Amino acid sequence: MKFTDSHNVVLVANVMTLKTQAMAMMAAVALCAASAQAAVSVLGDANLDGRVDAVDASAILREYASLSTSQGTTFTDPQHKINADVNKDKKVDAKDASLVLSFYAFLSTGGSGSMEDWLATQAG
Ligand SMILES: [Ca+2]
Ligand SMILES: [Ca+2]
Repeated sequence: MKFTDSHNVVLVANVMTLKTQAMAMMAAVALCAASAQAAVSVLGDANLDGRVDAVDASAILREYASLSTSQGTTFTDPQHKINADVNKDKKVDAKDASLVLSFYAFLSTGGSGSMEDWLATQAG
């Protein structure tokens, strides 16, 4: 089969369409990645799933236990520690886990808002 010029034009047009679609998909993926990135900075959310709950308290205790026994960090991303150090004393320990559990209890009983807001009501 011999391609004519008009076939070539159609082929080029198809390739262009595919390229455009691929670029649109890549843009969408980048957008998803950007929004996921924005969602990870949540105080108390040690496992970066966007929520503050008992799983985070557990992750904080696991980290604390691992550090206490010189087994090194269990965190794989700097953001884990930023979120886990709830009282911002540069340590991830049982105090942070306790705060996370208290905040989770607050949320579970109808409370709302961020952990920062809740912490502000706890001080003093
Ligand atoms: Ca979480
Ligand atoms: Ca801390």
